[in-house]
Amino acid sequence: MHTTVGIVGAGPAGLLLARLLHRSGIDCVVLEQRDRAYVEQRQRAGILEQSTVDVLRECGAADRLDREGLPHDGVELRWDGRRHRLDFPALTGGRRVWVYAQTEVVKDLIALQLRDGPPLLFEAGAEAIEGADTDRPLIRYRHDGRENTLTCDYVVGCDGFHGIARDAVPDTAKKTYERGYPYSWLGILADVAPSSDELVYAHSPRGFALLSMRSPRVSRLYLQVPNGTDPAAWPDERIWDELDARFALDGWTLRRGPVTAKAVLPMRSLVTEPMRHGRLFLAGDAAHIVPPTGAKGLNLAAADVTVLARAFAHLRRTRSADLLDAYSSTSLRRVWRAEHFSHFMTTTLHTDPAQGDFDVRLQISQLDRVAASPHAAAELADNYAGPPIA
Ligand code: RFL
Ligand code: PHB
Repeated sequence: MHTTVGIVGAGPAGLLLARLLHRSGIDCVVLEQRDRAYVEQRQRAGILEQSTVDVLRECGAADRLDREGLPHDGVELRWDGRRHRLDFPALTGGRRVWVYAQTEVVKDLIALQLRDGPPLLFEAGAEAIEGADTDRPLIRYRHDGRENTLTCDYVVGCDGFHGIARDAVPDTAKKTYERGYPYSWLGILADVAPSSDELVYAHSPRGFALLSMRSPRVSRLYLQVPNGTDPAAWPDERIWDELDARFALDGWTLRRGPVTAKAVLPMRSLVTEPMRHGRLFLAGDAAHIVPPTGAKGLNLAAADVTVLARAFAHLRRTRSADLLDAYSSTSLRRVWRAEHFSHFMTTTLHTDPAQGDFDVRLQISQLDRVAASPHAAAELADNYAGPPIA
């Protein structure tokens, strides 16, 4: 089998890329190692930036998002017994975010892909990417118990943090920047109406907590926990008690309900440069990871593939590879901004077990600054709502 663009991975990056290429008349094949049900149910992100929504609309993938997604015009910060709301449209000149789960974005894109093409193969795990520095790169993959080969003009690794594409770039041709964090998130889904209309990011002496949601009837909540925490050590009552303590504010109550999912998520920051080696391109989590506090991972994945799809369309129209050649540097500018913001949100709101009182006072001073200064508030809102795609 041969295709113009071979795509490894059917997460948001791979699926959106396939949709955008299809709309530009460029043929591609998507290989996904998991089955459809697994991919559609993997619990992850919940916040879409304005520019992600714009691109989903542009490619005809936003019908349900426009019906069921919840536009949010702000978030609340809570610290030191106080609260402050950031008004995104007022601070950013009209930009906002949407609550619409990654699971739903993925379901919508899979449905379109299976209806309109191009081919999407589930349970087709890529085992090797070869010839990235030749004119005919290829993907070896296993499907239906057989070894297969997909030859391509280009390969795009959209196979996430644990995929094979990043490793297919020789060590001598890439540099990886990385840091870890001394805490994780315990995330739950609960069948209860969210206790706030907007997301609440809480700094507390007991650690960070986040209130988010999936719908008017389903809450999504996160607690900072030590690395290596076993979710079994956190029975539901203990989770609700701890959330109560971290969100505590006079006159505010946390609604409790049945917990339907529970998982511990480690966090890290990582960037691989460049995001290209010969005819192999990296996009989304395959190239970079952010801690989830800034809600950037899915949005970066969408921005990468938007830039890349435009570059392939430009190549097809003009025969010029200029935009493809610029892909890595164009994307890395946005990636590093998001890395900085995600690191800033994470370290401002979490309690590092090694930090002292001095560091806590710095965090509080920073949060006070956001509340007191329209400039500081605008800087945070601008990063959170995200820039237009370059
Ligand atoms: P994905 O979603 O990991 O998809 C990669 C796909 O590749 C497949 N794969 C392979 N397929 C074939 N052959 C192989 N050898 C393969 N190896 C892997 C995998 O099965 C999978 O289907 O990467 P992608 O598309 O780059 O998307 C990235 C996003 O999933 C990720 O950045 C976000 O979920 C991060 N994130 C958030 N991002 C946001 O923008 N807003 C948020 O609010 C937000 N919240 C979150 C998050 C991530 C979280 N976790 C679980 C780390 C909240 C959490 C808790
Ligand atoms: C989520 O709803 O899953 C979510 C929201 C905001 C974040 C991270 C995750 O910063």
